[in-house]
Amino acid sequence: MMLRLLSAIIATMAAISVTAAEHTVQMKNQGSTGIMVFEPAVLKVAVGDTVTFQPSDMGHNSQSIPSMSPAGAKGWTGGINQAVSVTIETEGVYIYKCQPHLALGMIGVVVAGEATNIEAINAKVPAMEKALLSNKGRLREYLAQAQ
Ligand SMILES: [Cu+2]
Repeated sequence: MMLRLLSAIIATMAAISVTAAEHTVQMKNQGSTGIMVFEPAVLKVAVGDTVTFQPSDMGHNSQSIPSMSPAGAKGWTGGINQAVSVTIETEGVYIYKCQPHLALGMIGVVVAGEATNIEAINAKVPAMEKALLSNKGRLREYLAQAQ
C-alpha cells in the first residue's frame, strides 16, 4: 500500500518535471533592440512554467504590475541586482517593469497560455506611455507580438 502510494507520488512528480519548463530573462543595459531591456522582452510560457529574471547587468530589477496582470494572479517583486524566479499559475498576459528604468521603457511581457486579458492591458497602454520619457512605442510593439 505504502509502496504503491510512493510510486504514484514519484510518477506525478516525474510528470510535472517533464511538462513545466524553465525560462530565463536577462536584465540588460544594452540589448539587441536598444538600451535598458529585458531579453527576451516577450516571453511565451505555459501555465506552470517558471521564469527567472537574471541580473546580467547592474542596477535592474523585475516586478510585475498588478493592474496589468491577469485578475487574481500572483505577482513578483525582485530586488535590485537580484535574480527572482516566479512560477506562473494563472493564464494571461503579465506586464512587468524594472522600477529604476520604467521611465526609459524597461518593460517586459510574459504570456502564459492564451492572451486572455490582452484587451484590458491594451486599454492601459496610452496612460503608461504618457509616463515614459523614451522608448514610448516599445510596449505596443511587444503587445503586438503577444497575441
Ligand atoms: Cu533597469
